Amino acid sequence: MASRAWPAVAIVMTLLALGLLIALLWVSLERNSSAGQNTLPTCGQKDSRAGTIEDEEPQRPGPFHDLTSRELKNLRSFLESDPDINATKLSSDGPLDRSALVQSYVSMVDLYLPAKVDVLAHIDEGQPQPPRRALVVLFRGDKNPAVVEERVCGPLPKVKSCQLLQSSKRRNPVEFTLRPFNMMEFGALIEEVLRSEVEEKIGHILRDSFGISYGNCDVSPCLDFFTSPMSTGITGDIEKRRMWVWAHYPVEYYLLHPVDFALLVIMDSADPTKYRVDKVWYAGLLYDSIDRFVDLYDKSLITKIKRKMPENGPEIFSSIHQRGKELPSRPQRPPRLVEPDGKRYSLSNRQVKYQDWQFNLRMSTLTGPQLFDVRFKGDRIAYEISLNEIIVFYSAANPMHQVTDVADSAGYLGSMVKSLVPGADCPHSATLISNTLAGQLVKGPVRFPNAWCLFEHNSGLPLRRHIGYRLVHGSFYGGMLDSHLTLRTILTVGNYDYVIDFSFHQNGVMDAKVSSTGYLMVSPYSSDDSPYGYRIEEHILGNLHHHMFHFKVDLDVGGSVGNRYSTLDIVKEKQELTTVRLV
Ligand SMILES: *[C@@H]1O[C@H](CO)[C@@H](O)[C@H](O)[C@H]1NC(C)=O
Ligand SMILES: [Cu+2]
Repeated sequence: MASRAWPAVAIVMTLLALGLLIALLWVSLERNSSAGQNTLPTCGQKDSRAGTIEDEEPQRPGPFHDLTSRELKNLRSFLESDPDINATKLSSDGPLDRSALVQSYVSMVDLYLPAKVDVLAHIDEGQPQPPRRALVVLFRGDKNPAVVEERVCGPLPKVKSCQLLQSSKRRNPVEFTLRPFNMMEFGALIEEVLRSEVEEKIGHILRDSFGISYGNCDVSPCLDFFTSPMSTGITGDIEKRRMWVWAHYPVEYYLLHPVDFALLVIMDSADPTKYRVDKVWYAGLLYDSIDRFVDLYDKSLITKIKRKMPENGPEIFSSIHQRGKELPSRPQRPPRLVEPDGKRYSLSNRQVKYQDWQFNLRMSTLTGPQLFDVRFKGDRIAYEISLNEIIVFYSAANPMHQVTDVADSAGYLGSMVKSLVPGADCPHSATLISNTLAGQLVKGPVRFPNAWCLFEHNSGLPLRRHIGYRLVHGSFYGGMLDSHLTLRTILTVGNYDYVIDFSFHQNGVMDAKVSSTGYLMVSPYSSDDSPYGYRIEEHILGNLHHHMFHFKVDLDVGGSVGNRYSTLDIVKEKQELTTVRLV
């Protein structure tokens, strides 16, 4: 039986083997032919359009490009040689001295943007580029009366004239007392007030109370100070220029070390030899004059403060020197961003391209970071997105913080952006972008190589996802990690550091974000101040205050057809539920 069945089994087995061989050949041929039809790209290929990073200034800057070094130099020469302006000559030897206070001083230079319609005619319709011009703010200490002028200078790079800016919105020139404070005035304040009258009359009191004074700064540490300009809105007189000057210990994070001593200084005159002390604040009380205060103190008729200068070093409470247990307990490096296939964005002539996104960046000297002509898939969704102002309001019982209401653009926001550190302020992989500014005190232009950073990263969040798991529909998953490009700049305004991010996501969403860091501005602790803050250290009170960030957003979604808006009124509707009517 077994011997007769054997040939049949052999035939069946042979046929089966042949069949399998044919099937194998068929499958492998099929796979080869489909591979030949559509060649999938492999990862790691370079995109020839992305990855170009150019941070050099172009010979022919576009309408949104910041003033170039060449333009700034030409403008400066014009301002110094024009007889009507006669700007103080800047030297490369050293900073301007205070004689510039009574001369024609260039306080600020910025790009003066052409009208939007002219820019659009150029970029959309190929009309010639509107002439490039600069806005110049001049402190005319040389004029009688002294004034502040805003002038528009052009065309760049070969400036022919600087005309007073004509505006229906504000007067020009403006009263001299309304100009922002600058370093020369602070220098003059130290010489004319702190190191002379104050040191001579109050030096012994300061050393007695705080262990330090405003004298002998060359040989030993001397008191530092911070200023709170008093707005003319508060003094009620446009001719009055008043400033609170409060004493601080000269240590790191010095604003956390105020002492309970301050001076209200009259700085109405352009001539610093006329600066004088109006009022004195000491140990929670206000005195009408230096002499009255000295008299009462010396006769021991007032409560005296006794403090020692804090020791500057890693153990001081305000130091960010790491203390306590190290975490993790065994050193391990944190996660890092990698770009396995290189940069997927490009930068050239201050224009960024990233996937479907495209935008121009610039740094306004006055108002900080700005974006122009922001496009997604070729459509302009915004003509301009820009920071315009940062405001901080304080509340306090003490007279200094009562009037500390600051509009930070007075310090020229674009000049506070200079020093991003990769690996701390931005990921290691970030591209650093420069910013060029006109010099205020030294012969410019000044170029800061680390003013912005640009990097692609992901938030660890899916941009979208869904998983379907009912067998009738088939089970499926679709998801996508939110990789996006972020342009960042950080403004350091005194004690505060504001991180400003503009991010561009793959789904066409763009967002702007401000993150506040830096450190607190505080008051010397006093129980009178307790409704206005909290005691956060033995000698200091963290005042209640409010930061406000103002952005300008000129949306062009659906085309640039002038400004428009629509409102959506949502009203309450009374509707019986369908199921309730069923009987
Ligand atoms: C220009 O300013 C300088 C001071 O910077 C002054 O000495 C000179 O007289 C001024 N020239 C004119 C024409 O006003
Ligand atoms: Cu704050």
